[in-house]
Amino acid sequence: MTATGTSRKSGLVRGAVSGLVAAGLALGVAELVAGAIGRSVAPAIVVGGAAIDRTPRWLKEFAIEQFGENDKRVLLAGIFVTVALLAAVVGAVATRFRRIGLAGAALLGLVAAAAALTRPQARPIDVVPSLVAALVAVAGLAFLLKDPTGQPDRSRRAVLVTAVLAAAAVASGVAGRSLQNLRTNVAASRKALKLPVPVRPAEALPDGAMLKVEGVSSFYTAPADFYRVDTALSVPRLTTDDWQLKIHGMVGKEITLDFGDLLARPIVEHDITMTCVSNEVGGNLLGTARWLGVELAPLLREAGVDPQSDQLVGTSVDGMTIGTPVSAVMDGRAAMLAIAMNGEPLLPEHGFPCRMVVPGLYGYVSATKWLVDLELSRFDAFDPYWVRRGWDQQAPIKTSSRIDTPRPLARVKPGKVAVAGVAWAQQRGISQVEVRVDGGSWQKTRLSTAVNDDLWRQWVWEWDAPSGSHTLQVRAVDGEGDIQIEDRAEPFPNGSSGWQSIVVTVA
Ligand SMILES: Nc1nc2c(c(=O)[nH]1)N[C@H]1C(S)=C(S)[C@@H](COP(=O)(O)O)O[C@H]1N2
Ligand SMILES: [Mo]
Repeated sequence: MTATGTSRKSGLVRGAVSGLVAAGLALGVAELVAGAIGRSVAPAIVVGGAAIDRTPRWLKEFAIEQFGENDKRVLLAGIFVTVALLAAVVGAVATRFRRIGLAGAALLGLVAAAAALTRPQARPIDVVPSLVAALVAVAGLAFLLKDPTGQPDRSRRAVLVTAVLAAAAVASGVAGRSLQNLRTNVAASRKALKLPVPVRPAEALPDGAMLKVEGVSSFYTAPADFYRVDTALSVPRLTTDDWQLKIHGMVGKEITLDFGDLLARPIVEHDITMTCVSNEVGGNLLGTARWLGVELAPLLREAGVDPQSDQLVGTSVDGMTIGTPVSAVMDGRAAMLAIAMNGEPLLPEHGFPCRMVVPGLYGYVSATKWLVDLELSRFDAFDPYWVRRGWDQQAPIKTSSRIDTPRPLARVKPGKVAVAGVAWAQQRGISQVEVRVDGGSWQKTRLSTAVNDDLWRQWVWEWDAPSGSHTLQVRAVDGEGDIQIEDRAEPFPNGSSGWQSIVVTVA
């Protein structure tokens, strides 16, 4: 290779490295600015949020299937890899075409600023971190590329400057994150929250409410194991001090509550199994908890609901909107503003400090996390987030059942095998669960003792398993005598249906 060839190549490498360092510094400083203004609007977060809202359904489903609860981490990693590639290209281009490269760096920051403005709860100030990032990226890149290479002492200095700026990038990013933690200390707020004693505690668990069968889902789902489904790329940070709930719209009088007002109201407790509409047949997007909170119906009665209002729209601090039938909230079921689950304040990812819970309805039409606003409206006047994306306006939970043990494709020994799982039909309750082997006759299973109709029930059937490959199938009957729907349906647009079927090998 000729001498010019080598130096051109090393110039491009230096340009790419400079682009990466300038981008890192820009993102780090942006974190710091986001922390200083106390808004969760760092460039990667707003770009990621905008991407989530525009992701087509097939891609969202693919991501959840492939990455499950890691889908957000994968998206963020993808954004950082993309930014890194773009930054390297921009830096390399800048070594040859200075102006075009610098314009490219500025453009990346402007795209993030535009994304910040499209976020649902955006304020004008939210563009500041991305604009600062654009400035830092341009200035950093220009600075790093200033000295021409060639002289050995200069190039040594260039390496040093690059290293210092790279370190500054990491330091500012870390400092920005700590500043955000310090400004809204959710952990401290959670720790300081003393849970009130309920005036109406949860129903006592009768004997036999939990079957002691190995491999069955535990009756209560530990908060840390509870499925998480939301569009929040970074968990919204809200303390009890910052929290406020406004009840307005089609009401006689508006009500605004702070957290103290909430705690001062009568507190109730109720065990509820919550379910996501995206749960596939046999899936695990559901969980059971003991919920503690404030009854919603008396609060709405105080506000005076206009009889013409049929939709209650909850809005979260990050702008999610969820619409619930007013009739469901007012019909006597345990619809509540929950503040605790299983005896602990809500975890930040499950909506701390306050979320809605309405038994019998899928989460996307009932369970607003980080709830800050309740508006009485009409179904024909407002479409919430998921409805705008084609999901049904109203979605009661379908009767369903799941085999927890044996696992699909498991190998088991011939002889006595406990086939067991859970079944749910919130609001209607479960009256029977049946199992069949290889399409034979349906066998009644033994059920755990019912606690309330909003909870799943565990079931078990003792199988005398003969050798060979066998298909096990399950179906439930709800409290009204209706058999679980046999026809297979995908979750979209109102929840999956169909009897789960698994194959096991007995050998
Ligand atoms: N703010 C907010 N609340 C939300 C959502 C969301 O994306 N943002 N997702 C809903 C959906 S689809 C479900 S199934 C439940 C899940 O609650 P969990 O994550 O605590 O299990 O929250 C609901 N509340
Ligand atoms: Mo959901």
